[in-house]
Amino acid sequence: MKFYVTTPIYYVNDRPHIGHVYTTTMADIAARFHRLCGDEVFFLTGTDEHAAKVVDSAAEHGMTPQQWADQNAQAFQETFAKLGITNDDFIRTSQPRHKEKAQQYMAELLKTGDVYLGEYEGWYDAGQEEYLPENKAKEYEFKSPINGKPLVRKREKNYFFRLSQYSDALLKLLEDRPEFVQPDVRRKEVANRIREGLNDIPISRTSEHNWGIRVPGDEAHVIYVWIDALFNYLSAVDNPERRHFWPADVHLIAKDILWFHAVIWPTMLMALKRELPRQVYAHSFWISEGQKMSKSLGNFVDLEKIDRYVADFGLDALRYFLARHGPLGINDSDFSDARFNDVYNAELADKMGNLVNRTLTMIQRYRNGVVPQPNDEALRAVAEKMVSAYREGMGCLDFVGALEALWDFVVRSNQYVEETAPWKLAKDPANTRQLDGVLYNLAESTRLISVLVTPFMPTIAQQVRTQLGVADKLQVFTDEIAWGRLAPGTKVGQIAPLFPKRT
Ligand code: ME8
Repeated sequence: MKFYVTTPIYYVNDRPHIGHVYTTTMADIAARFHRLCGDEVFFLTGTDEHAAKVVDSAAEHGMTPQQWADQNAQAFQETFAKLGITNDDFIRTSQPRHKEKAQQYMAELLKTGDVYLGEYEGWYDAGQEEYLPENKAKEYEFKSPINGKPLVRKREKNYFFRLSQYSDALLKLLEDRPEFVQPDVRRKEVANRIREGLNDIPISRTSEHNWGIRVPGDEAHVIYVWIDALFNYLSAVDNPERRHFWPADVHLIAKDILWFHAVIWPTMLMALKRELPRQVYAHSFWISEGQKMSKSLGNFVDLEKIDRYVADFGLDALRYFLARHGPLGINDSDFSDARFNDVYNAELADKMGNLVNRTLTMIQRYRNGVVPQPNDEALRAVAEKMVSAYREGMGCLDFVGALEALWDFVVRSNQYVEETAPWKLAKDPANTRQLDGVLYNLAESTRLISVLVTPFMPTIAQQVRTQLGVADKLQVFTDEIAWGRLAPGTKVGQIAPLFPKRT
């Protein structure tokens, strides 16, 4: 099977922060999971460069928009590389390969009959490059719901897309294919807003500056940055080698840009007669130490802070924290020092680290470092139940659910150590077979956990496998998750703590 996952393409008016890192890391986890399952994966991220605010911030920094975009696009690329993100491509909307395709799609749109030249007046949110409908503008007291700055009354001559004609098609889409927009709550919000009525939308801007992709055949206009940006998902794979990846399996985004992805993008594709993506998944927001992150508060969890977490706790601990405690569902989530510390100590060091460490140490101590013969299958049923919950979660981007199931199993395995008390069994040779069985079960739990944490904590997973003596590359996922795969006689490697305690 093929699996095509995307992140938003990020604005290059500034450097990346935890929000960008989060969505990209979640997409990375999905990509790694599907690769593990043997799927042919295409994982795309990139940068959205033709925004007016890029022109403004470039000017503030005494650079051309292209220079400024180059510098920040590079910061995104370096950040993702440093964080071990396994994207297969990085698209920039200022690249010729994208521009050519965007112009081609625009030319196609102009021919559909769904586009006309008209005049538009409305409330414009400059930060978001977005017009708000009258009722929304009023509701937000004529201020941007995102950055609080006053909305601007603007009038423009533009090419318009007849979005108003697509209400029924969209409502039908959301009803026939509920998985198209997830989580459910978000789908319902989108459907309600569609029912309030759809206005035609501008898809071009008359350029005040030269920064943008020209509308083919009408040099006075550039393609509206949002339309230009949405095209990236298609332009990146619109070539003979990659065409089979379309439609995308999931566009992973946050709730701030759901409307563009759940309403505007599918109607563009309908007009272009292209297949629709399978799913748009909109997660919620990180806040920081209990407060919304904003420029004015200067409280972004920024690159410096991210680097510090990686240095202090390790990249995998950060990935775990993001996946397990992040805003994947419908609730915002708080990124705080105290919370991170607690999670590191309670979940990583005390639960997983402890299980792996005591298991290997006991095999070392009581069996000379050699995994003994199995005797009973005391943990098999729990393991199998956990694996199925894990797979269900991973299949629908419920990473929290998958990790919860996995960590319940870690806890259960630790309990099993207490219940069977190997240190007591070891005192009497009459218990040899029983002790063998207990140690085998624990070693097998450890192996299974190492397989299943791989998409989340690839380095830690490999460390566990090396310590257990099974460091070779993971094979077929469905075989790896079968209970009892660990060969008795496996020689345990050098043991070292996975998550050194932090105070
Ligand atoms: O909107 N918590 O780019 P952008 C979680 N270029 N995720 C967050 C976040 C937070 N506090 N803040 C940002 C754009 N994000 C457009 C997209 S797509 C065709 C064009 C993440 O740089 C989240 O994924 O403002 C959000 O949707 C995205 O960054 C917005 O990035």
